[in-house]
Amino acid sequence: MNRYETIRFLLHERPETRTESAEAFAPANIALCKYWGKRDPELNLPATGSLSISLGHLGATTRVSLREGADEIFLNGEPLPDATPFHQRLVEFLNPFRPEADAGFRVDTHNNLPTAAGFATSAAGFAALVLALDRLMGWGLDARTLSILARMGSGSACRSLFHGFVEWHIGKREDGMDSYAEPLPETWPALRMATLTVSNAAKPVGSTEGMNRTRDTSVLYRAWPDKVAADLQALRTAIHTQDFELLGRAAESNAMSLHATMLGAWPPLCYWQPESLAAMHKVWALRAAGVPLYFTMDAGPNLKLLFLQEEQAMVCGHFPGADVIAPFDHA
Ligand code: 2P0
Repeated sequence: MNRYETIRFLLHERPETRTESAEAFAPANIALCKYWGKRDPELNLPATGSLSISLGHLGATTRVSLREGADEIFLNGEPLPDATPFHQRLVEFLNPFRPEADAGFRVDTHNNLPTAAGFATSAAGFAALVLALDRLMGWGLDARTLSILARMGSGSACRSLFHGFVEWHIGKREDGMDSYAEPLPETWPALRMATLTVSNAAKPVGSTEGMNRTRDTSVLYRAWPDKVAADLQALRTAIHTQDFELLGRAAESNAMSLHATMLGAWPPLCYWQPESLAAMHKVWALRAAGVPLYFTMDAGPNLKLLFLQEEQAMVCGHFPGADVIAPFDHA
């Protein structure tokens, strides 16, 4: 089954109680153990599992309604031009959700993320869109089905359906029905993340292309699945026992290994800027001086610092530009 058929299958014979319009929120998420590489690009099935933390009240709010004619898509109040690749990607994603083949959607998405910090907004956006579509059509889909649907919009979106710590299961099935995300039961209210913005320029190579290139050309990628398995286990233990040093070490080591696989790709992928490396050395120097401070990085030049609430004043003193996030502050 292709993506269209898989989504139609999941929505098949769902009773509908349609409303005029519906709105939903989904948080952004940052992976502590990264998703990098697909075993099936059509269904966004990952080559490994991954584990993230959602960013509380930071994310996307999406309102959807049905309309006659073509889709209308707004991002932060601005119409998204039809010709953009992202518009085409959204229209294609929406196709299997249409109650009639010629029905259009109006989609209005706002996000409250510090966009300059280079957050992946697509994860929160696709998760909020799927939730809003479910409310619009009154399908009453369960969390697992919603996560599978969001995954087909953007892989990491399957983790944005939930708050707190979230694990995306790799799954084995060809149809992807066992590749979905689930929240872990533990909370950790004292955990903090801070974004350190080095550059807000658009990244030269997007994540989808970057992960395909790494998988196809980097010999270092062969070691990645074993690294992920070890880091996932360490993170589960760290979260369960609230062992911050173990969590920080596993997350930072996972991010460094991710970037090592990228550096080994051809053409090489280096998302770091000189300022990224300077910030890493500053973290390492502080840690050598006894400060429990770690970082993670995604496919971009910015760092996300990891620390506990009691270190917040100290971290902000050393990194005055840091934007602090309390991931469990979403009540
Ligand atoms: C992650 N990233 O786990 C990793 C770390 C980027 C680096 O998930 O192709 O935008 O839509 O499935 O979800 C970015 O990948 O890619 C991502 P697609 P997606 O957060």
